[in-house]
Amino acid sequence: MFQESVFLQNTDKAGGHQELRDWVQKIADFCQADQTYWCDGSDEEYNRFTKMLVEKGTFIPLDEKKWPNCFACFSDPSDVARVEDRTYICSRTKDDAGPTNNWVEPREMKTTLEGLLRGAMKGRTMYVIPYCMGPIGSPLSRLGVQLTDSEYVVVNMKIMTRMGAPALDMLGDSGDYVKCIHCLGAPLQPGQQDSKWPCNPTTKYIVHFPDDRYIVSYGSGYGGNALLGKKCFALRIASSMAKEQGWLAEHMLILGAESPEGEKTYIAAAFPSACGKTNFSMLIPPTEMNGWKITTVGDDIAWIRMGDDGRLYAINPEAGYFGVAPGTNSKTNANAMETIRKNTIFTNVAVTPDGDIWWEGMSKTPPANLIDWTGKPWDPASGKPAAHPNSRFTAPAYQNPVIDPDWESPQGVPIGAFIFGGRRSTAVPLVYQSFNWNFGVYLAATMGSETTAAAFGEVGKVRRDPFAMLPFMGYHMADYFNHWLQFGRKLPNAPRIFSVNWFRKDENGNFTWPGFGQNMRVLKWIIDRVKGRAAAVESPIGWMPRYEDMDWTGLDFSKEDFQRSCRSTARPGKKR
Ligand code: O2Y
Ligand code: MN
Repeated sequence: MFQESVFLQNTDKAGGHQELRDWVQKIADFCQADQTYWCDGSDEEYNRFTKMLVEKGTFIPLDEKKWPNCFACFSDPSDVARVEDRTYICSRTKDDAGPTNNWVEPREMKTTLEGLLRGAMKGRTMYVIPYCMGPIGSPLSRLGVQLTDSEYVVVNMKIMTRMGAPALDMLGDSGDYVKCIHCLGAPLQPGQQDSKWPCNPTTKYIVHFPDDRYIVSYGSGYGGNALLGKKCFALRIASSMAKEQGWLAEHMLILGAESPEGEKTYIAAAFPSACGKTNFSMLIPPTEMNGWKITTVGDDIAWIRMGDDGRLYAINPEAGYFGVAPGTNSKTNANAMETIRKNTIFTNVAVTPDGDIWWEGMSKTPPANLIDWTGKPWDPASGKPAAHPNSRFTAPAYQNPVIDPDWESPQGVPIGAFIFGGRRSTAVPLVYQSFNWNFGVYLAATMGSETTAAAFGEVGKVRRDPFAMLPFMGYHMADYFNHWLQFGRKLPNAPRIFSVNWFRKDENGNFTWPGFGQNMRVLKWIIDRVKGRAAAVESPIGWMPRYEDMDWTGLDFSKEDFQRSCRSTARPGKKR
């Protein structure tokens, strides 16, 4: 009823791009959507959609005092994470996709998808989401249009991208855009009651056609599978665009580090999924470190180009954070806790009957009467987590108290250094610097990380994850390495490349490095190396700090502790 009265006949929002209008009509007809709605991206529209999601039972409104304008929802248990085994790069040839991607011949895949999509939006509205990845008007930004039959996707895209009228204006009458079709794969028969989390529990496809700049996602309503601007566009399709156009699309956070003297250095850092990128991008330096400040440009993705001055400039293509909730608290990431205080969507966290939320690691003692992420009363003795390990918050980036003043700068921020890191309990030292760009490419190409519960069934196995891009590469991984090598040759003074590992363990299974805010000490050494101020010693893998080369003011960390973080012979030990 709400849909019919409010949503019909809003094609006046469609703009003057005839090719786009024709494509939208074609897909609406093919999927047999009941109606088409063009999103304008306004706050009024967002509020209307959250209200509708509450009415449908998908969203649970949280306590207005504690969590203003926040909502929680539970996904279908079959739909809780990115599905790598159902993700395809359908380039023209299998060789173009390379050995690390699933590939199916594009025409064959299109036939499969057509079979699935025909009539698949019956009983639903098809929403048209024009969106911009990157600041509106920036020459580094790129446009996409996502068609979706999910209201959850509409509201999440509003937070994660610049969506609606401004993106449509930027597109004009004939602008290029990445075509994205997202379908839940859950058509409704007349009179059929919708489920709270519609999806297709058995069939899921996340498909990229890099040669056509086309994305089709079927069957999942969750995260990276459904919010197509993020991993699908900003990494997989963008990496292929970037190779062709001479830039880089990377799985990297971007942070600004300001010294007590006011000198600002921007750093881009790649870590595999579930290694604390959001935490690092919002790091709070220890007070003893005398006025160092960290600001966030982005927490997950960086698009990087060479500027006219030969330096590299990066933008964050996203406008929000889709961060992992478990483990986030006021000690591990006070800035994230502040960011998510209002206007945030929580997916698969636990809730209380009075509109509060909780996840493992939020506080020592869980509140009473928790409802777990499956919607059932939680029994703390069950051994099962109350929140799903991959439960998430979707929050606007501008709410981050340490957002960088230049986070939306159209020309991007200048990058002083690259950092690559993984979760490694042995072997990889706390920090080292590559001898040069090519050594750095080797370092990044050979990196790996131990798996965690958030991402994979099997925990603690080293998974090779070159450049933290394994799940996000849009073409042949070897061509990507070569792209980096060739890219470096054009740079008059290439940023220095570093490796870090916050996750070393000693023989008792204890972490050797305190991590979190103390990572600032490593960052300071890195910045001082970039500026030519810090000493290091040569090792077979690169330049390493000695104990005396790092700032230990206010931290009780002995030379022996440092050795354990850098050179111990620790074996995988007990869990702490
Ligand atoms: O499981 C998902 O759909 C989300 S995965 C994700 C979300 C935000 C940032 N990074 C990631 C990732 O897997 O790297
Ligand atoms: Mn990520």
